[in-house]
Amino acid sequence: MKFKNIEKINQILNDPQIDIIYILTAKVNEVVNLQNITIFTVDDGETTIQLVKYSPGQPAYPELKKGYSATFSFKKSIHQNRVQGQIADITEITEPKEDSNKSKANPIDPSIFLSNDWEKLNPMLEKIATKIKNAIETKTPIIISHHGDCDGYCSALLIEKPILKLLKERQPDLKFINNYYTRNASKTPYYDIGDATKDISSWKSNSSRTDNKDPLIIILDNGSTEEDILAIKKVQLFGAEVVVVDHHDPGTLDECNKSGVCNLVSEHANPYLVGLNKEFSTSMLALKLAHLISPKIAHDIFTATLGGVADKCKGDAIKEFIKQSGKSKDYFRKLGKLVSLEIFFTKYAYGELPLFHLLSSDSNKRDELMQLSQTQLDLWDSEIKTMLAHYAIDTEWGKFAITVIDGEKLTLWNDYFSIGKLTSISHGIKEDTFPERKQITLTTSDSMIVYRVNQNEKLFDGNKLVSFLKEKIPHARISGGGHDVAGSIKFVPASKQQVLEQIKDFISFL
Ligand SMILES: [Mn+2]
Repeated sequence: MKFKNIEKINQILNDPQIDIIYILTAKVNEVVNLQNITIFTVDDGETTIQLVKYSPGQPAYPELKKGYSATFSFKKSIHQNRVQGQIADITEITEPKEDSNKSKANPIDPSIFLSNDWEKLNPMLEKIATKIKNAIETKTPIIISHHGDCDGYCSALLIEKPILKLLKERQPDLKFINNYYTRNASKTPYYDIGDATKDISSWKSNSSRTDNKDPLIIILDNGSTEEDILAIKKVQLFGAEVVVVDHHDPGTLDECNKSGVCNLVSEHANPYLVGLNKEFSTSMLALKLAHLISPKIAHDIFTATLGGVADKCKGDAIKEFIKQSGKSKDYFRKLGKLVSLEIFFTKYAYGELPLFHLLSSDSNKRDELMQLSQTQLDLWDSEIKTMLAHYAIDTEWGKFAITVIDGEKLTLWNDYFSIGKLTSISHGIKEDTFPERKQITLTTSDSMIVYRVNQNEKLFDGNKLVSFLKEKIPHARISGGGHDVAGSIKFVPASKQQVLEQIKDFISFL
């Protein structure tokens, strides 16, 4: 009988030699004791193999446990068309070292991530990268839940690539990869209780079939505000661990610079936590995070830049991204609009989407796809402008020029041009035509008003308007807000007339 030392399991698989005893040092992923045999699933870092020991009535090598390493001597055999090993001996059993399960986040690529800002962001992202790598290592399923807008999709695609790559390495049985990775888009600009419910049901029904662990949920471009808390608590109640990467304002911070969400989830990366705000989109953070998860693959700076421009980032970082991406800011602006339209077309479709061709630099269809959509968008744009010129009502309240749009009568069924879109298009036209004017645009529907004010407006504050309305009309179920200069207010339809009158009063006295 000959002996052969090997380092990798793959060396056995295609080895034509027979009657050999292989000697392999590897980690034990799993131990299963059946009536007459013990099965060790061992792992060389790339592949796994089952090694079995005949041991009637009792477990073989009970001192060798999951997570331990050992040196195995075994003969190759075939069982149900799969290569396995018949154990001759096991020596050098070692306990897992402290933290040996934890993979460390990878070092940073110096070219684009070198600045003071990145230095502040890195520690948060490194912790999340480590969490993700540990999840892959320990076969913990990963669910990405991302905001369903341009930045959110860009972020998810950037993170998905290294996760799938590492998963495929660890989990060569590709048929089952969906047991370990899911991606869901969230329609609302926060992690909604409905998103949470959908996620819980999908992993619970999955784990009852597969015996999987409870998942790690990565919330991207959502997750950091008060509105997210209920949904996060719900998935945690059912066993999920949650990490958040977001760039929205997380609200008041405590004396340790922690937000409400920080104190709830395992890790929360957010520029606001380190004194930054408009400089970074989630997609830009995602590029760095993807690089930390796997520095070996080519990460798409194009995708990261697109999300940053779409979310109107300002500062040196986005300038550097645009420069390195090789396209202009205008190009990304135009593409961002087409991406919004494509997301509208995508609805609930999954799998290989035309949308992805718009988001990544290596698609050979992107330019043609852009042309197709641009033709459609240009036609609709001119229709909308003609419509607004005809139907929108201009007036004056106090110091402000006001445009009121009747959203109920000026939208089609299932229209891309929602009342929010109409508001921003109309407001943009007024700003371009009368740059000096103090302009407020209001689009009404039966139970909602969308508002938009000039970017640097100091007098008007949407959140104050909401408090004012709540006080004046307590029976109207007023809710809403958003940014100071853009947002929406909800109310019950019966109160619409009164709400409009109070808004007029509020603005007239500013
Ligand atoms: Mn965003």
